[in-house]
Amino acid sequence: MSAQVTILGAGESGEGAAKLCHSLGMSCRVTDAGAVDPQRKARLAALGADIEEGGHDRHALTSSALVVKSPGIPPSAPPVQWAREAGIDVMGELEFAAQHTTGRIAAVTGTNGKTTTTALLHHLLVTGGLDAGCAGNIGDSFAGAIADARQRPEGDRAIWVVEASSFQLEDTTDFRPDVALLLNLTPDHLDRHGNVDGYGDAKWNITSRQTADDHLIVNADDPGLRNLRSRRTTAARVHAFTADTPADDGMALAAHTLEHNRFTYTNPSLTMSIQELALQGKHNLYNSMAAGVAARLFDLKDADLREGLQHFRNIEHRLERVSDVNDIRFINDSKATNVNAAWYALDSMTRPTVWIAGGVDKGNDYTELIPLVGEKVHTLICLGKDNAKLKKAFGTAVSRIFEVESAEEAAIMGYNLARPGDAVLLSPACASFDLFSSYEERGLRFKSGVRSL
Ligand code: UMA
Repeated sequence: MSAQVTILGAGESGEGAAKLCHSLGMSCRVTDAGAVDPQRKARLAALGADIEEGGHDRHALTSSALVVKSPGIPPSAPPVQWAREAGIDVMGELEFAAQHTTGRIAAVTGTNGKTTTTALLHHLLVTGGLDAGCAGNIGDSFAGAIADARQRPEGDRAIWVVEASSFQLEDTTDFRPDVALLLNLTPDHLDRHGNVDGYGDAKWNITSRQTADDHLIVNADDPGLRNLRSRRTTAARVHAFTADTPADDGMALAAHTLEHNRFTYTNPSLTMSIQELALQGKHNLYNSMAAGVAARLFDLKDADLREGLQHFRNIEHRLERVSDVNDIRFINDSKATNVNAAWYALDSMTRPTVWIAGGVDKGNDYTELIPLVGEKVHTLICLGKDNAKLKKAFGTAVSRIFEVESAEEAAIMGYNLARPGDAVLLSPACASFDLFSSYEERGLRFKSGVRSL
């Protein structure tokens, strides 16, 4: 008998979808173009899922009622086309998950800061005693997290804070979060979305089906978002935040008054000093504003909001200070998989810098980094299989360029090339998949290199 649901991809997302099928009493078949990790295979088998590896069987796929796809598989992939040609519903795992939760959803997207903002908003809601879960692109699949929550005596979560990538949003047709957070937009994933407009359109799906009962929180200062908003509309109630101009026009629900180093949430008013925030730096001010506006929409009390913003501990691999060795500071920003994220990291450097960059280039344009690199970086260590583009882009901005193929080696080389008072920054501007299984593995290996010094 054919399975009700075919799940395309046996990674984190596919396993989560299988868990949710199991929890809902639906039979499923998980199919992967490559080999399936043995431990994952055992877990899938325990759920009663059929498993296919090393390719996708068209007949089996088109015999199911629904195809749930993993975000890394592009819509142009043959199995997705087969399903569409056969008239079978194809939905992304995020959409599938959202259809099976009773919780309210706060979804966070943007090019940068979405993982930090997701984790921060979750932290704020939990600080306020709310029953909030956290899932999506941040790590645990949304479907898997819902399946786990359904096993609790109290059942599903009251609120889900979901990090949504452009890949996940591209796959949605009905996804409609109660609160959407759109942080910023700079070019990324152009190899998948074709151009910035395609990428922006995918992101806009976070709000495109929202109604007047829903909320869109948006950065009013971001040029990419201003452009996107000028060509797309939303029915949601829009809450803008700004760090450039005070909220005199009554539009912004959070604003930063630069002269006083304070920022204010409006309606009702709550003012905080920037020094109070656990997350420092301008981009983090935006993240704190956005998360705070969202938390207030979930009726978080001001005292809890203040407490939560003061005591949040940022996530691993995002401008993470590893340690100082002989006054050389090591910073792990492995999560910076695009140019804009690396720009923020370089911009925040206050010491002469040895910069470790490289990996899988996603159609990057390094031009905007060149002045910053010229100003801050004295040595570039390329950590990738093919570094030709990186070497060409920064050949004149940096006096010394080296190449390595291991993150441990990059840390040790960084130490040898740095002087006391310098920083060694891993902020790759590229994806990790040429040499590592994930950005987490890249960051962990870098940290293990630092610890060996
Ligand atoms: N595969 C096929 N057929 C194909 C192509 C791929 O079967 O034609 C298989 C691969 O062999 C592999 C599986 O699909 O086994 C991988 O699926 P996936 O790439 O969607 O990865 P998952 O492990 O399911 O993880 C995904 C997200 N990955 C991507 O979007 C690439 C994770 O985001 C996310 O944390 C996870 O779901 C849970 O929601 C990672 C990511 O890199 C962190 N995201 C990008 C980013 O942040 O820039 C978007």
